[in-house]
Amino acid sequence: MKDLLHIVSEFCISHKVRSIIPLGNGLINDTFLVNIIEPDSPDYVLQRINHHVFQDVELLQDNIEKVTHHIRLKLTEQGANDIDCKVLTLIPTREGKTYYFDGESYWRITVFIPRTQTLDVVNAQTAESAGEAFGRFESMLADIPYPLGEPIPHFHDLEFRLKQLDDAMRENKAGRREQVKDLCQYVVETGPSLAAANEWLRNGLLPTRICHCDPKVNNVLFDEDGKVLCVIDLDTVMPSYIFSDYGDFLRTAANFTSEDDPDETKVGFNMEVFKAFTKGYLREAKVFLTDFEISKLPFGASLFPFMQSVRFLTDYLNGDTYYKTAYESHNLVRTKNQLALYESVCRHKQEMESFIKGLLK
Ligand code: GN1
Ligand code: MG
Repeated sequence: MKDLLHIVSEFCISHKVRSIIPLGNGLINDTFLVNIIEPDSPDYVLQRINHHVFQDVELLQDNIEKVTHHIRLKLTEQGANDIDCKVLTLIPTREGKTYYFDGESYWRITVFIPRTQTLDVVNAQTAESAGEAFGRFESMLADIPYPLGEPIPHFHDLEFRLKQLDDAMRENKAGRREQVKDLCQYVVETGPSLAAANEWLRNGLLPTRICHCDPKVNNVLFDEDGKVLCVIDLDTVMPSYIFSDYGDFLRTAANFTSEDDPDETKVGFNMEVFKAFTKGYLREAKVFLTDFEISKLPFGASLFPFMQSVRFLTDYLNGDTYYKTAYESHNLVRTKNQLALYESVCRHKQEMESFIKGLLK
């Protein structure tokens, strides 16, 4: 606590700290609640940023600063109430930066938003709210006037991920290539049709958008009554294509089972979650999406399980160096699970397309 108190004292907080305790169960950053004695002061969230995953903290914090500033401006223009519950407030350091480097770790502080909850699974109602939250987030950022950087370069770039797979196959670091020969062949043959998205970006059919890029349901903040407030965890916010949030949310939330269930018969695309999420998402996002982007949303839903299978398979070939694994074939199990999901999504393409057309009528 003494060391953490010292960190807090580097930020512009004049109130007295009662306690600093761990908060939440994030896997990437370390998070603490800074409880303040004075009742008229908010509490704070202190985070140590994982600079092994996020190597350019300056760029990442600069992104978050621009994004939260722009959203605050939008909410103010709209005359929104409770703005401090709908966008994060960054506390500057005494030197006027939004992070503090103690010689070893990077730290940041935001205002704690009280009386809120996050969810780990969705039903139709919460999926619709989550759709609304991501749609509104992107919509508010559609006209952000400052350029943002990529905290993880090529994060959702399928051509790049296929290239990484190709390298992994050639290098065969873990000696597992022979075992997954057929899977690799399937992925390598299927990849180019999905890399169409890269082509659409290059030829201008797809605009670059500011996306959240880690659109898990537990990154949506709800109030105590279950009303959606905003999206949180802004570390991966970056320029990308529109499929990043739409497709990756459905990849995690609309699978009937978890991404590492070894029983592929349980894997499948949950159309109820798809419909609810899409309804909430388009309600907010249709004002800025182009007709082409909307027409390709079902494609986006198929792209993400496929891209994730490429990433898992690559890590399997490399000897499990990126994703945490609990057993030897964990990444292989995940690969097959995500390919099964990809195939299930593909089987629902027409149904998805007619649902979206119906929504827009
Ligand atoms: C990683 O660790 P987690 O769940 O936040 C990964 C995502 C993947 C996901 C697959 C920075 O996210 O892109 O979709 O695993 N995040 C990073 O489970 O690589
Ligand atoms: Mg989170």
